[in-house]
Amino acid sequence: MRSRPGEAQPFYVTTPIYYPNDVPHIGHAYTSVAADALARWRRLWGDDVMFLTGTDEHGLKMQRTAEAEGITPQELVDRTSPTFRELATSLDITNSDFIRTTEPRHHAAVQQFLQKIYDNGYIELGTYEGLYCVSCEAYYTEDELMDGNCPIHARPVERVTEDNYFFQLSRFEDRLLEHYDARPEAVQPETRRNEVLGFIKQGLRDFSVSRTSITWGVPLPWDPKHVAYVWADALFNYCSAIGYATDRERFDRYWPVDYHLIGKDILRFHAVYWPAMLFAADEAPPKCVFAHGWLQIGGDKMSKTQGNVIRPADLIEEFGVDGYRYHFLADQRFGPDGEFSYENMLARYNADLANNFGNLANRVLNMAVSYCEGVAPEARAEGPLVEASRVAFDGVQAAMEHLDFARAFGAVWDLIRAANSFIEDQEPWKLHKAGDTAATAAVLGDCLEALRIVALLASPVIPRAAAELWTRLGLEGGPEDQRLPDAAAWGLGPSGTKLDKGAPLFPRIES
Ligand code: ME8
Repeated sequence: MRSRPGEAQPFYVTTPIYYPNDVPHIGHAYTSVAADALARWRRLWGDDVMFLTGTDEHGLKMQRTAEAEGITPQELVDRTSPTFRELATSLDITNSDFIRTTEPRHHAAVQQFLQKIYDNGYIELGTYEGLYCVSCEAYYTEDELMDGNCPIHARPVERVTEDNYFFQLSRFEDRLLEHYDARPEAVQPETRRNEVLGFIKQGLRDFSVSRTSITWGVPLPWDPKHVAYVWADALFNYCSAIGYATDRERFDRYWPVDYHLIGKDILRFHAVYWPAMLFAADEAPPKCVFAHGWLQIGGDKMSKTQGNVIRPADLIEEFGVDGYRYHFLADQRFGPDGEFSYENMLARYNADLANNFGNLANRVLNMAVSYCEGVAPEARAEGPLVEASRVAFDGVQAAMEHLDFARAFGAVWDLIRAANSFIEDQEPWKLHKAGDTAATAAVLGDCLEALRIVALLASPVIPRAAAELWTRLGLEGGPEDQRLPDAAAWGLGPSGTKLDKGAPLFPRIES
């Protein structure tokens, strides 16, 4: 059951659940920060947001990593999963839940789900012989390999022969094509949709959903000698966390998911296997799978397997949480591949946050504190910043519909630039010197109100600075307590509030 009239609209967004076979890097943080900005944005609209992230703890990769360390897989994941939880906390990620696939609630859901697909006649026993990449936890055909290696990890694959249960993916070709035809928005961006359609049209092959060669996984309820294949287990996390096995009413409230945010490396699993398995279990497919590109370093995908990872903690220490979030959201297009460059991050931090944004806030607050006795003058009902604020709000809204965080932030930036040039034009310091109190107050009142709108619209990306600015403007609560669209209307404050100039919001970094 979705919402009733007048009730908050449910909105469900997920990140992939990450393999905790090593500590997290900026690639993992990338998807989580994006999902967080989206979750915060939807909360501003009053939605009842369910935001899920977590760790994917079964499979051969985890078992082998544990063996290499001489510990059990359970010991390994109990040690490493918390580092992913800590990563989320360190980036102010507001996830509602954190699921681990080793939890009983997940086991129960996987078993119930697979049993349903089995009972519906879409799983049968067979023998598999194929080429397996342990890093991907996926099979490849000869022609998918690059120079005989896995096309993603550039590492050798293994020949594997096993008795497996197979999911009859081949029976879902038409259903998937019909689904994507009826819902073009269900895979984004467009290039990824075309990739998915191309893959389905080539013809789908059944895939194995169980293993007998390992024991580290969820046993199949009808044949416990087999454990669920790690992907058949992992994908269900999205359902287990919202009560698939325990609370059908809650499940029906949030399912189908609004957005699965993923990297393009796991597109097929999410946009082909997953909806087909959901169809087979009589459940609805995701409303949208959005696959972003890779963060690269020197043209290579950054990954644990490639050994070229950058730790988020180092960058957070230098740039702060907001500086970090700003770079990965506003400085990189969400969709295409992006190259990480420290120099670029530093340059944009100083130019955009320290200079443009920080200066506007500091100048306006400083002048208002000294020229207006620390009390915010009222914004005028009309003036150049009224239209600029409206355009900024419309721009953010339109861009967020397409998860275009960079364009959304660009729209906020236009408002900041408009306010900065308004100050240059009006020269309130001269007005003040000339004793024109009314004109000084008018200009600063407009700028303070523009700053309130900037704080509101920027809050999903730079929540700390936005909240700090809100407080300095003397406003009650924080940006996250506001409700759109009303809160974006011009003239709601901070008239008559006590201002606080404070220290620079984004001190320049010289390194
Ligand atoms: O694939 N650039 O886990 P994983 C951008 N457990 N994003 C990146 C990235 C990079 N260089 N590296 C990682 C798995 N990511 C499975 C998922 S879901 C049911 C199971 C991000 O630890 C991106 O979101 O390999 C990618 O899809 C995910 O981390 C893969 O994380």
